[in-house]
Amino acid sequence: MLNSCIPWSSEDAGFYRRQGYWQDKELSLILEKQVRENPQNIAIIDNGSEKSYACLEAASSQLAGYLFAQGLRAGDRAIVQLPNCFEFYVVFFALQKLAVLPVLALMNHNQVELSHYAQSLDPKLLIADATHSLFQTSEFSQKLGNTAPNLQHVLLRGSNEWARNLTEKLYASACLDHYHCVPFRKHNAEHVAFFQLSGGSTGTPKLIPRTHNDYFYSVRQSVEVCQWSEKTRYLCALPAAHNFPLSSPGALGVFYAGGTVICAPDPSPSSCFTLIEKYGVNWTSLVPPAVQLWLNSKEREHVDLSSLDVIQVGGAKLSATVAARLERELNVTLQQVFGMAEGLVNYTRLDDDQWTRHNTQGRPMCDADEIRIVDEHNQVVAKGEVGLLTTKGPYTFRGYLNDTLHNVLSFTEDGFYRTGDLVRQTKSGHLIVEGRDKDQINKGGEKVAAEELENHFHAHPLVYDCAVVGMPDELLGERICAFIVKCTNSDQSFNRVILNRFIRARGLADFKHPDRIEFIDALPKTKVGKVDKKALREYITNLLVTLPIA
Ligand code: OOB
Repeated sequence: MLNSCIPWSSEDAGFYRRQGYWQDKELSLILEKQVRENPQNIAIIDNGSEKSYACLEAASSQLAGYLFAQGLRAGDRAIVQLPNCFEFYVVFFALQKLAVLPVLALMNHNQVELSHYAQSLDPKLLIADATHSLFQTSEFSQKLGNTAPNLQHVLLRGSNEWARNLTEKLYASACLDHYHCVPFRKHNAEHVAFFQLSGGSTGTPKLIPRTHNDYFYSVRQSVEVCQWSEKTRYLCALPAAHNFPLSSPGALGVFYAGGTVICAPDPSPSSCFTLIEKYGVNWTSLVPPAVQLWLNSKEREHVDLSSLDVIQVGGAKLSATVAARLERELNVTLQQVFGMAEGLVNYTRLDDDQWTRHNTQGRPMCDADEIRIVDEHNQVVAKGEVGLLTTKGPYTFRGYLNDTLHNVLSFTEDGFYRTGDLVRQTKSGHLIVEGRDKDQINKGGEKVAAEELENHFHAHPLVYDCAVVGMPDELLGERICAFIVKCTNSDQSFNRVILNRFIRARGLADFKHPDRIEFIDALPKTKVGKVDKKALREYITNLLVTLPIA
């Protein structure tokens, strides 16, 4: 399992190494420099409590030692589901030290998602949060155990067991002035460090193996592009496990540069504004709907946000109008970030002109990122034309975990990853995202694979057919509309309420639930007999124009 990824070709790997992109360092060494040179600098502020680099290093070593004593070994897998907090990073580094491979689940993932990760990884360890609704009783953990027979350890942050075994280790003994990087066994940096989650466009979420070499490079280069330093005070308001606030440059970038991460529970103005004022936050990252909430918040009048220098926005397309408002009204520089958990990250540069900052989604961060914009026959389109973005590079993965069929479809014959995004490239090399050619709904940065939700509807005995599409939404960009064809043996009593209840009972993450259900006699088909989703999108868009959602 340690090497459970499709490797880069030896030719590419050799090139990335010779060019210095890959330095054969493990992710746990991100902390190394700070622990050596500035152990007392504050790495994390969480809930009013300040943790130094020495403290973070010691706590993660203590936890690694504890887990080792419990029998966890290199190559074992783990599911981690934690909120934005000090312990998230302690757990991350502890597992890196042991070479235990976690999948980092988001807090809004529910039974369906966690069960799927358990099935894919057969983890030995689950670390989650005692406050999460799934862990109020032991029922769900036991159920997971049936799916993953290897699951031997369930640690719930905030539980009595956690307090008994870990609180002392992680907090009290960890608050030292100095701490040396504890030498755990050296691991191969070409191996998988952890699994990221794909937004996906198919029935089940895909796991993305990220290696030490590729992820470390991505963090280092992001820090370089953003010019981060010890002075960086980064507010982590998006879910800590997501690729954007984790590595673009995110919290790992902060640790590499020696700055401070301030944890916010969520990106709402009420959670963030006081933290910005209190701790002099100068950078943060948001998704477009959060930007609108910030701009329209009345609370802005009562706080001083003047410490903010840069706000990064990504995950979904930001409108040029909102981009301009953001810079004008908050007196910050906007940095657009167009990235993906699979690898490639594009940034507008801090010194890009205003038009570029407001209208493009940035350019690749690395000179070795190969960008090919192609038509449906994989032929490169003319310069400046819209086409499908395909890419290859030192931190773009080469295949999903255990998914041969999907991997064939996701890559071109010469190894370029098909992102499913429709883009065009400006003369300066910046990309403008024009749309999408993947069956996915982007709900303000949260990705929903249409097929996954369709499969859940299909499980209902009275659903004959169904199609899920995105419908326009002013705040989120898109929301989810499900078109349902009822079976002939259903009657009037089979309605939206029943279907919504059914979907809820399946244990799917809330954000994947349909925002609207439309009953329809038959799904429109294209000439080749496929469901005509374009027609459905047009239908619902027109309906919304005449009849806006209540
Ligand atoms: C980020 O990662 P994912 O894996 O949740 O989603 C990737 C997809 C992209 O393929 C694209 O469809 C969309 O999200 N996307 C954007 C965008 N940034 C991401 N679409 C338009 N404009 C943007 N700025 O979302 C992600 C990962 C790392 C950094 C930033 C975002």
